[in-house]
Amino acid sequence: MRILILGGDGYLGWPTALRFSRRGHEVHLVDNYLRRRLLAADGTDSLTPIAGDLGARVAAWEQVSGRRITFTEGDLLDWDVTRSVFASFRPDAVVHYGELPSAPYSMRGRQECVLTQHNNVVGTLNVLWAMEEIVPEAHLIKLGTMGEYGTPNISIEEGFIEIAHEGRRDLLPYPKQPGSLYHCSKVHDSTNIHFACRVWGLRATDLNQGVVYGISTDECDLDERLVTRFDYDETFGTALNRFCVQAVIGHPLTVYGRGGQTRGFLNIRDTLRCVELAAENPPEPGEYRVFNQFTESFSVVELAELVQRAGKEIGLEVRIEPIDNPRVEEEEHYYNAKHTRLLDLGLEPHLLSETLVEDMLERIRRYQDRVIEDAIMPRTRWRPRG
Ligand code: NAD
Ligand code: USQ
Repeated sequence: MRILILGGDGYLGWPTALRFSRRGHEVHLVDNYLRRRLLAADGTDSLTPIAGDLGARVAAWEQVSGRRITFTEGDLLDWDVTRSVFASFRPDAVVHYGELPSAPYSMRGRQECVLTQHNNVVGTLNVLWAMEEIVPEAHLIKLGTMGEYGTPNISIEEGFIEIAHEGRRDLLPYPKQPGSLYHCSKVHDSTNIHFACRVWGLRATDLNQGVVYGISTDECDLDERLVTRFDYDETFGTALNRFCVQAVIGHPLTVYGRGGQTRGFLNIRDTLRCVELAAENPPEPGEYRVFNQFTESFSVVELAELVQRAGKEIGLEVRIEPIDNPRVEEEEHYYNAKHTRLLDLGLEPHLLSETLVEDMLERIRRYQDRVIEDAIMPRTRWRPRG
């Protein structure tokens, strides 16, 4: 297959590219280094050292694997760039990771919020128009988020829910209550993608992904130069990745509020497999389908305690110190999200309990001298003047 990976320099995009390439697919990447630039502006950096720009990264991959990945350094918001990538590469599948993924960044202020929504919504619109014009048969695999649903007091279905109202029934998009203005951008994307499938006949899989953790993948582990980025700062680091870095350097684990916030989580290896399963099993033309992409649910306190126990196994004394929640979110709530569709396609999950020590804590220890401790404590509040 010809696979276009948008956001191919990112935490998930880079390992996805290597996996597809190793399996013999033709892979092209697009990235404008926005993530790198925003971290540099904050004075932080990935825990893992990145080998260089995309040119250096794909050169290292070619040396290690003998396989070639091509790339475009460009912005999806630039229509000429997006159009010409689609026209020259003519993908069979488009894996769209190329967005700003940070909830805290989107809540920092007006400018950051507008940048997030503009980048994500307009970038995805350009992708949809390019597909409509150039490759209407191609399959869009779009990374959405479990956070689109919020935390309703009923079970969360996979994208759609059957509703009975005044004696009539219909299968309708599941109600959305996103938890940040970033999560809102994903809801807007979902609406636009669903529309493009219904009206233009495009085909798409919206992967409503939970929080990803991990550094190791089969391909990234082949050579130090192939490692993916791994962030632990308050803005771009996610819960479990942050807790593991904190545990290794002896920083108390930053549980926000009462810590009963429950989310779906998955290992980075499973992200790659899910995307692959979606690509191997495309929907019909005109079909918009949604998979909830996570493997296990944990509350934040449960996560912290798991990290504490894993730390003990390797001699780390890990403290948990809840802090005032900078976010506005339910801290105790019902959470039962369905996630069977990827399992039905053959996903075999990696469980957190099996990967925490070796894949996470031991790996992080190798880079612990690079940690910028000042980047850890949260500063962004959901109510700026609250
Ligand atoms: P990331 O920031 O590491 O990767 C995104 C990449 O896209 C970055 O390299 C960035 O430079 C690039 N990009 C952003 N805007 C662009 C634009 N306009 N043009 C070209 N390139 C652009 O993030 P990630 O953690 O790899 O997440 C990838 C996707 O998965 C995102 O859409 C995110 O919302 C989604 N997601 C991530 C997680 C997670 O826990 N990491 C969970 C659920 C969903
Ligand atoms: N949390 C803590 N302590 C921390 C960091 C986070 O208690 O140090 C809590 C948060 O308050 C929240 C939960 O952990 O309740 C998850 O926070 P997170 O920062 O790990 O995840 P989130 O902001 O939701 O965003 C991340 C990714 C985003 C993706 C989303 C999937 O950055 O791209 O869309 O996970 S989901 O959460 O399912 O919506």
